[in-house]
Amino acid sequence: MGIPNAKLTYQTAGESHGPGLVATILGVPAGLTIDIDVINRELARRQGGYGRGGRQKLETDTIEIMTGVRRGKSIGAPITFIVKNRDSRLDDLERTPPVYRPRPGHADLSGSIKWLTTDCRETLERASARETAARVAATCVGRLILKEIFDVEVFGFVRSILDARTDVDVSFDKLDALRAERDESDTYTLDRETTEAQRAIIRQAKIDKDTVGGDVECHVFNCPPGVGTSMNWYDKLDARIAYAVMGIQAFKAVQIGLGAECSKRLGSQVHDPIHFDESRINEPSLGFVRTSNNAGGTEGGMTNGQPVVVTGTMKPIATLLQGLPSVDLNTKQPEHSQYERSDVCAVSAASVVMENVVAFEIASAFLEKFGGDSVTETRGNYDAFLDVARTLPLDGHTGHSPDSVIA
Ligand code: EPS
Repeated sequence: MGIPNAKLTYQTAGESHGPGLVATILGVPAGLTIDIDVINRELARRQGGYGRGGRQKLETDTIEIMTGVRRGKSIGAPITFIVKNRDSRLDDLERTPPVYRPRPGHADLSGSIKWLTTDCRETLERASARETAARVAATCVGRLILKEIFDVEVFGFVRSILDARTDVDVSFDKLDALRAERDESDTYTLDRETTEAQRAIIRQAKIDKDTVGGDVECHVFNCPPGVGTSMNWYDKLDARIAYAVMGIQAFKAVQIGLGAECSKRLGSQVHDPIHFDESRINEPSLGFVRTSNNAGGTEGGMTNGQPVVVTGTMKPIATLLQGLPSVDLNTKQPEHSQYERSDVCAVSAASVVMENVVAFEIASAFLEKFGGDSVTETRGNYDAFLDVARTLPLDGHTGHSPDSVIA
């Protein structure tokens, strides 16, 4: 059930062509508004985007709330959603036949060997990106926690598809305009010209019976310093975010802030200088401001008061209409990979999945530091912490030991 010691966790269950998908979320404080419209909007966004496959025309993903919610609010009990599959045919051998020719890039070959079968369907049904419908439903609760209790905003979008990349800068003061621009784009990017370039790339890939991937980005605004920890490797916030993002189907890399670019610069060109601005002490940064954010909002496994910035790299969809060299697992003879209905590009969907997955991990870290049994108690803990943190150094003490008093 998620990362060790995590206070807020979730589990999904369900196969691509089974009756439906299930998401169970544990650790949600009582009194949280479970806004079904917000969750269903994220599910609809996940289904959208230019280049998505035929399945999205069959489904209209919405949640049914089964447990843990009374009159629109959490009660502190496990919350369970279901997302029904209209295209449900798992037991119909004719409509859902065995797959003996694994697709390079998918879980097909590795899973068949692992579970000692030559029918890749035993693997692909669960490995399918269909599962991300439940993943978004579950992790969107993390987004609701961040917004309602901590006033933290999350914004995800497509940074690039193949080599078509938007250079639009993202900042909190432009958030409403950026969201509007993204929601105008059917590739979920931030400017019209890049949208057109990305559409052309996707269109050409479809003509060539190929697929494309890309980079998706997520910014999380208004986190104070100190959420997460440097004390245990497995509790470090950046490590948990990386773990969660790499757990999304088809992701092959994740970066925080400058990421891999860090290795190409000197320390003086990477690390973000610290300034203190008394006039901003009531902001989440507590007045500790930076002139850059190469760290991407985390230092030492903790938030540092800057926006958390995550980039995830999605590989091209592994199912190509042209197929790829493969083998028949029964004969071990060369065969082209078997085609399964699929997308040409699902980077738009990936941006929605990552945005919510990142929100969930950060919400989990917030609750580990401030979590109470209810929204009210949790908010009170948070406000009390901020009030004290703003008065540092405490009563002339510089540390914890009694003799560490300012001279
Ligand atoms: C997807 C559902 C799947 C695929 C696709 C995305 O549905 P079906 O297999 O019935 O077409 O269309 O999954 C993949 C591309 C993949 O490789 O798993 C979805 O709902 O996102």
